[in-house]
Amino acid sequence: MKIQRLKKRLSGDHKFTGHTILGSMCTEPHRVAKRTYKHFLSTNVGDPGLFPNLIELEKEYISELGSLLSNDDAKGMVVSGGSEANILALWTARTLAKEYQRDVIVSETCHFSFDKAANLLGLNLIKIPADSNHKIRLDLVKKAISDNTMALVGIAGTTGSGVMDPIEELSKIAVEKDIYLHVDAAFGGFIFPFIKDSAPFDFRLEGVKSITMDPHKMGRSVIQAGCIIYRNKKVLDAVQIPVTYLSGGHTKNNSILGTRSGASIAAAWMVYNYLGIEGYQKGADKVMALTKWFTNEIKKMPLMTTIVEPECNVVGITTSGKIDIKEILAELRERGWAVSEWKDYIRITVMPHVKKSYLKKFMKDLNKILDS
Ligand code: 0PR
Repeated sequence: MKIQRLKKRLSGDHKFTGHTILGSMCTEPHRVAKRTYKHFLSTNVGDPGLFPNLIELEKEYISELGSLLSNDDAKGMVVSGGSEANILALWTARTLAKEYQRDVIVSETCHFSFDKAANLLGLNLIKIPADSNHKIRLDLVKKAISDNTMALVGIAGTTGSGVMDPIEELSKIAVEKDIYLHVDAAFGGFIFPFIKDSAPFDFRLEGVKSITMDPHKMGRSVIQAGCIIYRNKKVLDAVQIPVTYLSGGHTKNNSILGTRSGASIAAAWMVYNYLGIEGYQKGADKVMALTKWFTNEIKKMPLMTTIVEPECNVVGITTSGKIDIKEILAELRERGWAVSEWKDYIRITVMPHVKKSYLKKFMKDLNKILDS
């Protein structure tokens, strides 16, 4: 079958290079990541003995991210995405906990990967209501803690509104009560370090044992790529399955997947080192300036408002009047907009592929819908 035929068959799908995707947490990968990925399609770090140099590259990348997260002892892995990283983190926490400790305390705003993790690992997920700023309520966290608590989870960049839970306070609680604290920075990990005056969420906080951060979201790399970063080797090694028969020799596997893409590692390493801290800073400044502009424009619209003040490049928009946001959403979808639907608002993610012209076009349509 000719590639042109296949391209034609798939041509109706949305593209990041088009103007319609305003509700995704992924983006068009950086050209350097795409180019690199192609060169290493057949590499599999699931058999590490065959690819010792790629394993070294992965260690170097994790170490670089560890430095970004203020921890020179950090260890971890490039995994398939945020879901796998969160499942791994809770598996690790379970391995380190006492047998009867199965409660995980997390905000009701958590990503559905925590429901999956709880289901798979036989955990009891205690979802704590969020306050009016969409952040976990600490008074209720304190009440929920018991002898059965296995882990606390803080979110740096919630899926719904991009805000950060009070992780500094969660860390204090985790240290005081000796509980594993995992931070889900799948989205925020590559943006909050570059936003001035953001609250700390990383290993500077003593209680933080692991962090999820995704190269395939704000990390500018290809799909699939997430990262699980542990505080140190001891936490990394909590989960390990010995494998004796591989052609590269004996190994200890600490991931969920067996076969694991080396191309994802190479692409993520390459784009991180190509852009450098300066490049990520520039990218963050750009999306944050656009986020600020968009937020102000939305607030200027008589019938629209934002749900909270954006803390990163995620903006929740809703109607301030009597108009039903669901009706607006349906009309936006009819006009081809790919936005994200929440209970009473629409989530816009100002990803690197989003241009001011797209947002202007979007608001023009929004105005037309509001006027009709
Ligand atoms: N943690 C947080 C805070 C997330 O927002 C997400 C996904 C995950 C974990 C899980 O990450 P993976 O999807 O990599 O396993 N957040 C997005 C969401 O569900 C994922 C997404 C990406 C959705 C692109 C749509 C899309 O077009 O909204």
